[in-house]
Amino acid sequence: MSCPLRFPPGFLWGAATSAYQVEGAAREGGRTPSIWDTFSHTPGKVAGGDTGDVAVDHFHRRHEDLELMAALGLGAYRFSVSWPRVQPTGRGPAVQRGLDFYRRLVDGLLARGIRPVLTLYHWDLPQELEADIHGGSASGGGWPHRDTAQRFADYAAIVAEALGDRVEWWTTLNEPWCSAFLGYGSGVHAPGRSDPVAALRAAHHLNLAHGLAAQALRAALPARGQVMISLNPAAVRARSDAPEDLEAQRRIDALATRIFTGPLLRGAYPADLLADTAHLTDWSFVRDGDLTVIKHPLDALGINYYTPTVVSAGTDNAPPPRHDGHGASMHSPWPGADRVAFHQPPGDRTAMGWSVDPTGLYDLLMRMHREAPGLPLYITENGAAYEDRPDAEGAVHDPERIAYLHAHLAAAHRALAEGADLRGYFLWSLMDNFEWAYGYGKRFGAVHVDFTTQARTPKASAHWYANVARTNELPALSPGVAAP
Ligand code: GBH
Repeated sequence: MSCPLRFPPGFLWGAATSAYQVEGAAREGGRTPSIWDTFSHTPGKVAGGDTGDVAVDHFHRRHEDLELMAALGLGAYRFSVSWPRVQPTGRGPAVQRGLDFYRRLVDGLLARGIRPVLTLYHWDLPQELEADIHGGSASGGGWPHRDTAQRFADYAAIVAEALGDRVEWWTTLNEPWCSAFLGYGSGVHAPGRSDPVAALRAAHHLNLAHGLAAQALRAALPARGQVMISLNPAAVRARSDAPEDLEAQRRIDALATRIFTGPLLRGAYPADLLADTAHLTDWSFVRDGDLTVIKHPLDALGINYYTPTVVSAGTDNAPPPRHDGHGASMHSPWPGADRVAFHQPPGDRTAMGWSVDPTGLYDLLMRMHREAPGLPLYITENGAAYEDRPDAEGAVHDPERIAYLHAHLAAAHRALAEGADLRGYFLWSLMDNFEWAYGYGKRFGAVHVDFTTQARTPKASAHWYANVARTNELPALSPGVAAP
């Protein structure tokens, strides 16, 4: 690789977090529980019994965290709004104190020249919508229940009216695949249900929620408002070219990616997906007009990428092995894909057990470039967990993370050079935080957080990334940092 690699002028260098993972202050200012509060407080669901009650206390350390972002020279900050903090119970009027927190955060970003990129939903559904105290659906509430999509659009309008004068960039949903298939399929995420039909219904109602919210945002935002969604499309590969392995790849691609890009980009669910799942459901929860709503034109598409997926034909659909021995689920997140086996790809692994494979990122960018010509792309999450420990002087050396970021940015640069309209990159995560079912045991941050004292210390990777952002180019890897 010839180095340094220069990025286009104006390329956006950012970092990302999400509300439940960083804010804490779970019971302050009228905030009510989300499904993640309920789930994390249920014994056995999260490693170590960890919860987001305090998280990294970002709610009280907003100013310090803004200064940290400014010191790193970030061009953008991607954060999410906690739905139950601004609209407790998910219905009715907004709570001013909740909105005030985000208004101050945004003003702090703007004052430092950092572009706010606001996500409306990063998995923290108000618990009362899950329990469905008003909807009266026999199948329960939450995302399998159609009314939740309308509730989300109302919430989107509330936030847009409050912050639309100062936030230009709006993301409706983060990774609806995780909400639908980890939340209602495998049950390793909140609300922890395991019902393949509920998961498919959830996927559709998340798509519908996106479309209805996009309409609400257009109505409430000034003309310059930008509307996007962040997906985690799977870089899925067949283990061989044998027809049955390619068939396994097709099935997983439909359930992971085309179940979202079909309606979003083409206004239709893929015929093969409907056929693959016909023994489970007739999809009658898709009503006339839904697909037109979902196809609402996007201003940009966000792609979150960490690791590829390798499949073959198999006799069981056990989820990929997890290497910390925690959270293995008996239930599959892949409805109907009973004959698919998952394999650990070769190569280096991160602390999550995920293989390091930047080609997967390149492949996804080129695919989206082909499937959605003219649609600007952002990498809204990419990063890695490693077992970082401060040394005797308190410094954190994380050469593996630098190598990971370097390799993925080189892959992104290659896609750019081949025509992909990639506009920016958000490192996951700005700082160590609550890593969902893994609790505080996995560290994705560029900034180290001592979870006892809440002290923040930029890791070597943070300084490295700040230099990339400042120079707008990817330097040669320094000796001693092995390429993955
Ligand atoms: C993102 O989820 C989230 O948006 C973010 O909040 C989170 O902290 C971050 O990534 C790190 O996890 O699960 O073994 O089948 C990413 C979730 C990770 C789900 C990769 C699919 C595939 C490997 N995705 N995973 S496996």
